[in-house]
This record gives sequence, structure tokens and C-alpha cells, in this order.
Amino acid sequence: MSVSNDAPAIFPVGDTVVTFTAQDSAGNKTTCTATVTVMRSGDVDGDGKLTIKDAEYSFRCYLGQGPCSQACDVDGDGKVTINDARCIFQKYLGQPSCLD
Ligand SMILES: [Ca+2]
Ligand SMILES: [Ca+2]
Repeated sequence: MSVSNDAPAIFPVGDTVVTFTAQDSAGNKTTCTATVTVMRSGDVDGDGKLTIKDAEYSFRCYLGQGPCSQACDVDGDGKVTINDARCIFQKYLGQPSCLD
């Protein structure tokens, strides 16, 4: 019996449907699917915590003064703007933000 799946090496933010396929030695095949959801956390630098550094990281990306990653776009509009840094900062302060 073999089992395979079509999961990507890195899951993008949002929902990804992964299809698992099992096949036995007689060639019988069945599939099932699972949905993997990657949430926006605001932890831009990936240290496991949301801190002021994450807002700074996103802000520097916006200014073109530092590295950018997909994680910098926390509001999910497809670009890194001042709003992304603000959103992280608001979350850090415990205020309502796009990350709620
Ligand atoms: Ca962090
Ligand atoms: Ca954005």
C-alpha cells in the first residue's frame, strides 16, 4: 500500500486543500482531502512572538529599507503598506486590528 499527497513544500497563507491518495498492490485507489489553513499571525520575523520588532520589520519592508516576506502583508491585500505595520502595532498594543 502506498500513500501520497499533493501538499506544497510551503503552505501559503489561507486555505489549501491537500489530496491524499492511497493505492494497494492490486491497484485499488482511493482519495481523501484535508484543508490546511495558515493564519496570519503578525509574527513577521518568525520568532514565535508578536512584538514591536514585527511592526518595525513590516515598516522597514514598506520603506524599502529591509527584507520583505509574504508575512509582512498581514492584512492580505497583496502589498506591504503602512497599514500592515499599523495592524501589527495595534495587535501588539492589544487594540482591535486586522489580525483579530
Ligand atoms: Ca516576532
Ligand atoms: Ca497589506
